[in-house]
Amino acid sequence: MIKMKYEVLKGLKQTGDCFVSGESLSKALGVSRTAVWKEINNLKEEGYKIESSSRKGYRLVSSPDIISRDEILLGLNTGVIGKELHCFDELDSTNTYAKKIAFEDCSHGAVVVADRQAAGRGRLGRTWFSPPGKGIWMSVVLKPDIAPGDAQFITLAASVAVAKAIEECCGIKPGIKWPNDIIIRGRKVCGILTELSAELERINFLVVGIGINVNHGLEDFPEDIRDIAGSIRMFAGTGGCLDRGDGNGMQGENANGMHEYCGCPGKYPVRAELIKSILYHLEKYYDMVYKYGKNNDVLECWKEYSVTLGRRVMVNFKDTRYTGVAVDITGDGKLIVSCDDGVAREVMSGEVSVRGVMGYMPENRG
Ligand code: BTX
Repeated sequence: MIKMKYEVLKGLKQTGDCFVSGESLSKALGVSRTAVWKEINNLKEEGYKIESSSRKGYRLVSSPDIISRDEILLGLNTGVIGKELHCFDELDSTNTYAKKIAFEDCSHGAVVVADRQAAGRGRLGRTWFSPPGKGIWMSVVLKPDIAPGDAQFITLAASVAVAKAIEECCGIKPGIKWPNDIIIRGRKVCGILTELSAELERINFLVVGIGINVNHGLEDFPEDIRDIAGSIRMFAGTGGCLDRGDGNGMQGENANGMHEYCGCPGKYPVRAELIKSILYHLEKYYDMVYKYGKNNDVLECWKEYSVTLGRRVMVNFKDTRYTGVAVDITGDGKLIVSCDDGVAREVMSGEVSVRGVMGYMPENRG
């Protein structure tokens, strides 16, 4: 039955803005027109706006912003990533679930998505705020045939994939703060948590966890992160007019869905579209690195989005702290910092705060 609904939705999406007749849907699917009509009603109940005309048939007017298998699989333009898809209303953590199915031998490219995480995880034991209906909380299981030391690069590739997808779907160019925070106008809209299971010489699997704030208004964030967190909704559709905003990226929408301040269309994508775009780009960059060895091309893309290179940074690693200028990134993704004491250091892990991007924020926030 679920499959039928998927097929009807597919038929509606394929005809785009045009009507598709109930008869042609019923013929193509080999079911009665009443069965088609029932599925149309089911879709309407899920929030799909569908225009019905006794003469012309059905036309999809708009899709709801729901995280569902149908929405993600329809139009997913990948070879492998996302073909095994696990979709939930709620999980503790998509990364935890992804690790569980990876241990049980899920396929390379399996994706886990949840509408809400009860215990979303950040790096180094931190938490990730993941309320329902607001964001993309998703993990991808990858099984490259590499040594653990080469795994860092996937995090860079994932951040470029997310940045590209946001740029394409939302018309706004985000920045990447080394190694993989996605920033828009100084606010963190996305964090990436990569975890791995490995033996000494080889990786069993990687789990790349991606958390993106999409629909939050500023008031939706808890107070302790309200000054650093941002969402796509706060910025998308502002196009080139960001600098003309009110200083904090909040632009109210008027009745026509236009930003009050600048008059730009206030459109932002439904989450499933953004998910599809991220998976498409993730597969592309993954292949560039692990199939074709084109790490440099990925690094060049990363540099295009970097808000770290050329800036003063503060690096905190365990008990050590130093400041300097981030001058470059190595071929395997380490940040090169020309420190104030005259020494150039390569940073592989630790916290890097960028002055002027999110201030020199305390370690747990930068
Ligand atoms: P991180 O350690 O860089 O960031 C965590 C810090 O960011 C928190 O300590 C808090 O200050 C702040 N923060 C918490 N929630 C948010 C939020 N929604 N937006 C902006 N800032 C926030 C980054 O860790 C990695 C996050 C990965 C999240 C994904 S979601 C899907 C997958 N499953 C899972 O459990 N984690 C990953």
